[in-house]
Amino acid sequence: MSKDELILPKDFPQLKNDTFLRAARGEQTQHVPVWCMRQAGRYLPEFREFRAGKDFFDTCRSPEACCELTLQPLRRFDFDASIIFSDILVVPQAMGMEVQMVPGKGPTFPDPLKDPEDLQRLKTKVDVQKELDYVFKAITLTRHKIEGKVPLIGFTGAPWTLMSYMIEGSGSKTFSKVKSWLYRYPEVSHMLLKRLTDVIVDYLLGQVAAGAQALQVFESHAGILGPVEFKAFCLPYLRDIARRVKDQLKETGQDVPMIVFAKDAHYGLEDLSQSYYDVVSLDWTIDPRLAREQTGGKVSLQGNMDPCALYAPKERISEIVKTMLEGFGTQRYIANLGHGMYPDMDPESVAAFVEAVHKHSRQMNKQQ
Ligand code: 1CP
Repeated sequence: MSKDELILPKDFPQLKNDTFLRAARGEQTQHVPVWCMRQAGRYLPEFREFRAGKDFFDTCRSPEACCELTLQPLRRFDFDASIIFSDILVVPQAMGMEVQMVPGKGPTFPDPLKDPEDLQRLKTKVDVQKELDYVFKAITLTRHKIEGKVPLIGFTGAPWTLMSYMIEGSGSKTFSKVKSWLYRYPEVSHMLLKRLTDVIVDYLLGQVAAGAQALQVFESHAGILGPVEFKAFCLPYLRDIARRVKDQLKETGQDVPMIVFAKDAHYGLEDLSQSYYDVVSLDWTIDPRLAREQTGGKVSLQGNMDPCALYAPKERISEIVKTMLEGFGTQRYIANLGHGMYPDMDPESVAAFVEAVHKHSRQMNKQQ
């Protein structure tokens, strides 16, 4: 990407609430900022109504639809950040693979990678600007329509997680197909991970150029690996992505906070806190104090309420949030769930979660 392409469009509305960005950068905040993974989703009746009868990836390819779905949760809840509506699987599509969203089954690749030779089916050179232009347009449009209310987060799937979908063809219980590649074809696996990394770097830079104000990298399938494989097949690529994106942005005087979410990779926390990311996002199975210890104050933390706690009565949600805030502390912290929300969750519970984060963190900050 050329230097000119990396310069931000200048005419976006001014940001009114920078609490999320401040917390990501480790600056003081008056309250703990909060957003939810999958805050745009089927738990919202207006989302179901808007998406009804439309193909999922057709929706992803419409900037106007992505903008509308991104804004929907902001009309209801006092979130401190928004995340562009899209999906991680647009990257394998850009590399030449077919992906369908099968209702009731989730993302499905009709023709997944089966053997090392199948890498030849992938495009050798991916023109990210062209192939993922629709995402960039969605980001730019949303940055305007959001009117500076809160920052807009761009995102990508991480190489290992994308590789696992490309080989498994869908979600999986054992992930034995993709894991067999790591043990049988380690060099080819590294080749594929490297090719994904190159596309992802351009994709993230393109998102910033389009107007993304922070970036989250989803390594949702990290936990399938043990510590040795994590260090070999996840960590180097996660690091490379953050280092290359940060270096290129620095050349144009930009600094965009980057978040890494490596689900269930407890053994990786210390390494992740020294991997050029500003924020490490946590799933709900890790104790906040332990996470602080392992990351040693080097990064901000994000997470990690069990999404299922949203099934609790409102007063209980408030107590759970208070305990979580006491564990993390109120600074260098972004409240979120430990993973995405489920379609049968009650929007009222999300409102209770957001309210509790704001209320308790303000009170705790006053007492300090
Ligand atoms: O029809 C629908 O609405 C389907 C549900 C849905 C939604 C709302 C899917 C299918 N993707 C999305 C949007 C989405 N996906 C966002 C939008 C922004 C927001 O959070 O509000 C984001 C960030 C994602 C990222 C994503 N997609 C991840 C990483 C986060 C995670 O959940 O771990 C993953 C793994 C996917 C793949 C995917 N897309 C959809 C589903 C059901 C899945 C998971 C399938 C599986 O279990 O393997």
